[in-house]
Parts: sequence; structure tokens; C-alpha cells
Amino acid sequence: MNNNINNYSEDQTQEFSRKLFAGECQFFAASTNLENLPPPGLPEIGFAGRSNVGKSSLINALTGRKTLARISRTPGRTQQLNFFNLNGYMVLVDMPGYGFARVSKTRVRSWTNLMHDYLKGRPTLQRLCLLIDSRHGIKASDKELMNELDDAAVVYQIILTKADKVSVKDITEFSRGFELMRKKHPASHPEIIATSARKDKGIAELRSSLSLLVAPYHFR
Ligand SMILES: Nc1nc2c(ncn2[C@@H]2O[C@H](COP(=O)(O)OP(=O)(O)OP(=O)(O)O)[C@@H](O)[C@H]2O)c(=O)[nH]1
Ligand SMILES: [Mg+2]
Repeated sequence: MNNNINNYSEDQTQEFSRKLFAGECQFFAASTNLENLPPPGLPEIGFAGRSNVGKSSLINALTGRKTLARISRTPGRTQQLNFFNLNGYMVLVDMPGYGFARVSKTRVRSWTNLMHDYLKGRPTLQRLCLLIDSRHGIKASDKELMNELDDAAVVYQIILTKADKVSVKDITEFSRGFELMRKKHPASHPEIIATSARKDKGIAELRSSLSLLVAPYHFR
């Protein structure tokens, strides 16, 4: 059944998203402050969330590359905004995590400020993927960011990570709880996607969802 809002069939969407994410993906800029952001160009998708939630791993899984974005067991691996050009269609932006990180508080504050400034002021940002660890759920620091995004009218989509570590029941419960919470979060996207970068779960679904953001310009 064709149930997506852009009126493309499931097959068309999947084919487009497969091609989009199988193509070239190149790192082209890293920013440590607002002055050295690359000029806005292609539509951008941001990946934000607490330290160690799995942002860099998810970007690698989406693009089918193991080492495109650097990952680590130690929270605080990504310390700048990293920009990846996906096949000339869109830009994926890997962000530093907020919350706990094994680096100085001053540095965390500086990159957290940068992330907030970027999120609120970037004209080409189409959607923020807000990553939540399936085991931990939404924490106070996530809620703070959600409130800010609601105020700035930046659309964000909850993406559960590390779904290989929890049961299907846990995910269903989270989704039910979030459905109730959504009333207070007008900029939240209605669809939650549960992913595991490790087990390749939910990755094709997320690719399709993100592809629809650029598909109207590229379907022939
Ligand atoms: N079990 C499991 N572990 C994962 C998954 N995705 C990432 N991890 C692990 O989580 C840890 C952190 O992953 P990263 O991708 O570096 O997380 P990040 O959010 O980019 O971290 P920072 O850049 O430090 O904020 C690593 O040890 C990963 O192997 C997953 O789907 N399942
Ligand atoms: Mg990272």
C-alpha cells in the first residue's frame, strides 16, 4: 500500500533511498565554531544526542561504511560538527554529544553551545535525528534540547539506538509513552524509528524516511 505523504510507492522510495545511500559519501568540513561552518548549500540532516548514544555509528551504518565517522567506547569522541556530502543530494552532520564526556567541562560547554547555535540558526537544516539510547530513554538533557527545538520550530525525529540491547516490548512501551509526550512537543516528528547499527536493524527504514526529504526534487 502506498501510505507515504509524498505519494511515492514503497518500491520507488526504497529504490531511491538504496541508490542514495549506496553512492559516494565524503567528509568535507569540520567546524569548531560558527565562523568556520561551511556555507549553507544542500539540505542537511543533523544527528544529535547524548555522548556515546551511537551517532557516529549510525551515520556509518546508514552509509554502509565502517570508518566514515569515528566511533569510540569513550564518551566524547566527536568534538566538532562533521559534515558529510551524501552523493550530492544531502549533507549528514555528525555532532558532538551532550551530557557526560571524558573531557573538560569547558570544552563540552563550547561544543554544546556550537551545536545549539547551529541547530537554531541553520537555514538548510531539514531535520534533526535526535538519538535516544533504547536502554535509557529520554533524559533531562534530551528534554531540554527538545524544548529548545520546539521553540525554534526545528523538526526532530526520535531515533532509538542500540535496539539490539532491549526487547520489542521495551520499544513498544517507549513508543506509547512518547505518543503521550508528543502533545507537549509540537516540532517532534510522529514516526519513531528503532535502530541497531550493530545488527543493521531499522537502518533501511531510516534511509527511506530521510530520502523522502530530498526525493521530490530528484524523482524522474
Ligand atoms: N550494542 C550496540 N552498541 C552500539 C550500537 N551503536 C553504537 N554502539 C556502541 O556505542 C559506543 C559509542 O558509539 P559512537 O557511535 O561513538 O557514539 P557517539 O554518539 O558518536 O559518541 P560521541 O561522539 O562520543 O558523542 C561504541 O562503543 C559503539 O560500538 C548499536 O547499535 N548496538
Ligand atoms: Mg560521535
